[in-house]
Amino acid sequence: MKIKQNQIQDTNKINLQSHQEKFDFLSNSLIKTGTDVQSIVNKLKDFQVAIPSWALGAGGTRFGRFGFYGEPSNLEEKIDDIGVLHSLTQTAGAVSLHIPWDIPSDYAAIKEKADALSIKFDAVNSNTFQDQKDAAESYKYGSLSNTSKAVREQAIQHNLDVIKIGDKLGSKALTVWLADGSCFPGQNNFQTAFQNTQDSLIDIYKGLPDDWKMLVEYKPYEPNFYSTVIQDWGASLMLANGCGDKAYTLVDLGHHLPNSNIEQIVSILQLKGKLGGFHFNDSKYGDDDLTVGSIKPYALFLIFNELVYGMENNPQNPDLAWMIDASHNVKDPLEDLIQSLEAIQEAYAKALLIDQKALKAAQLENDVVKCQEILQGAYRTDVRPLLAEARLKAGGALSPIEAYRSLNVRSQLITERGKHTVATGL
Ligand code: PSV
Ligand code: MN
Ligand code: MN
Repeated sequence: MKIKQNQIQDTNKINLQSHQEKFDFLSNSLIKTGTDVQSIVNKLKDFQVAIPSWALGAGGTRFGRFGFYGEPSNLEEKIDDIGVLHSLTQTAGAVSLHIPWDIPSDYAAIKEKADALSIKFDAVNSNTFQDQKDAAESYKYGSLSNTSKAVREQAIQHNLDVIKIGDKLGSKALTVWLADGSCFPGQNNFQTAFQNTQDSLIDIYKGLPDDWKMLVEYKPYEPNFYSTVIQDWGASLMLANGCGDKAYTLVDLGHHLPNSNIEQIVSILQLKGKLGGFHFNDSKYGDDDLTVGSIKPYALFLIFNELVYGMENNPQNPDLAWMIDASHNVKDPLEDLIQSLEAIQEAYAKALLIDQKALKAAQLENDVVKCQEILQGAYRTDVRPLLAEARLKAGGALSPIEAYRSLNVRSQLITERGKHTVATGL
């Protein structure tokens, strides 16, 4: 399934005039306040978010999984799905692979397919939270932190293999997320587990090509419910620092205890030049992996405010690896991802609207009310015409969900692939 340019243009025709009116109205009023609308539209056009290879099928919970017809059953089909997302949104120009779920069978062919759809290979993810068939050792009691040297060595070797796979595809980063931890007090020695993890990460780091980064992801709990070895940004940062300059912290929105001030975390990590990657999703309770912006859009905007500030003021921090890390049990996965991409762009656009000079001045005067007015003034602006304009300029759909539905993408996928396909992944 491939969406053609003329199909998108046809669907755009219906909304073109009303888009033009809305865009003109918004850009005229923004220009009057001194906003450089064109530069915002260009930034939105350039902003690309990786789609994880495991988000294209229906997700599940430990209570069950409800399949979604026409799911991709191999990597080729997953890339095709990302091609659909990218052609409609022009924002999904990258894929993040999970190994071993998505080992390419033919590297040249998969690269060619991705190239043809303008999709890059972003960070590769290792998996030491599941036992693989025929593996000599089990990760039941941890991987990089395990008390057994043989288990740690197997997990280290897996990460080195993942780097090799990513290297063949043009990836430049390895993301390490560990499930390691303990379920009960006394089960683990915290210090031994942490030190083993540090030593294992250093061994992996030694195998990292010069132009690669290592991204260390943290998460407070689950699947272990008493302790997690890399539980928070502090643990991640210590481990990254213990490895070297090419190791960074990765922030996943869902990996915080309720009410954590995530915007402050990303801000300080950027100040220290140590924020390497970012996983988008939303949550009400824990690592819910819900559609981005579906629960706490204002929090997302505040996070983007800091990210934008960091991107403009912290040259010591590298470009970030952006990825959606969501999973869905009740929606069409592609529609869900389109909604997430839109929410990300919306928060980014609103953050770009913030008058940074005025904010700084109000902060210096301790004018708390004005500071809030400036932030909320940007947040309350309906920026959707800016997003639509960016998509239009890039050859995408004015309204991606509408186009996805009117082009009957899902039913075509079902016709091509059949009903009862299951995507590899969690
Ligand atoms: C598990 O919590 C998780 O969702 C992490 O966020 C990782 O990024 C992802 O799985 C893939 O390993
Ligand atoms: Mn994640
Ligand atoms: Mn997660």
